[in-house]
Amino acid sequence: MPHFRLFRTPDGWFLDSTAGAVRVAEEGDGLTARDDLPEWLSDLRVPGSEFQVPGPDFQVRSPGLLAPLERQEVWAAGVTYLRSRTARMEEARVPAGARFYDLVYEADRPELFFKAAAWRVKGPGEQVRIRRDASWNVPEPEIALLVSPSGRILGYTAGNDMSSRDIEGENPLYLPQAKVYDGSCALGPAIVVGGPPAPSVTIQLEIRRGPRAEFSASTTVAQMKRDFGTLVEFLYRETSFPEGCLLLTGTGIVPPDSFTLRSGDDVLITVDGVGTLRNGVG
Ligand code: DO4
Ligand code: MG
Repeated sequence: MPHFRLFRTPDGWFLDSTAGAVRVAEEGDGLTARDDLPEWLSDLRVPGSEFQVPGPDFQVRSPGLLAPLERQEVWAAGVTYLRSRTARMEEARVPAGARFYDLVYEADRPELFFKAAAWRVKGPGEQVRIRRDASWNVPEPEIALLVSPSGRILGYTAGNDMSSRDIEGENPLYLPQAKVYDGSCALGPAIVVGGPPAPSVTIQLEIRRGPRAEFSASTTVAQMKRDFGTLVEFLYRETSFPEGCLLLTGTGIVPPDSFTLRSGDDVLITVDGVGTLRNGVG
């Protein structure tokens, strides 16, 4: 199946194709998590001639794009890349805390945690936030899978799992406070539909401070220790998702320990095929 990109706007969902962008659903259809994806792709309804064909700098010209989900929960996997395991062990304030990350990296069962209700997720161009009671904060650039109610991986987008390293480092039991707060999750700008990303897909992070790129790095899906199917299988074992879900799959990029995000920074996360998710830091 060829890859297409789905965008969500206040006017509904749009699909880009060689013929231009077409509207495929009104807001509220819950279309993005249906299981019969190939069927609705051939059932495009309202041609949207007023809508610009997306290009490489689409997010700059499209301030109206919304986060590409409606009512789905957002979950996250952790410590799926060696870089994340190392960073977590370094930030842990006590050796016993560090050991948890080493153990989960090697274990069969992955780390999975609830990240955000749909209404708390920021879209392209919106501000993400750092906690006011945290002193060491980073963005986590991740692939987010769109998973159907039956557990089928329908597509993927770019995600930001904003995290407070000092809070999590103090005690792993503080993970929900380090990860779940207002402005801690962003998704977009589009969902690439047609299955999971290939191992060669690149994830890039750039953090801009004024005119300067303060930090930049990239990784690929191939660097991930776990496979997407196993993450979904564990998540769906005993938990149902009537409208599907979004699953962040872990970060392979962590800035050096000396780095912390500041209010006013710009976070740019680029995933091959998806485009760039850009959010200022509030
Ligand atoms: O255990 C902490 C979570 C790590 C995480 O979010 C990641 O690896 O992306
Ligand atoms: Mg993460």
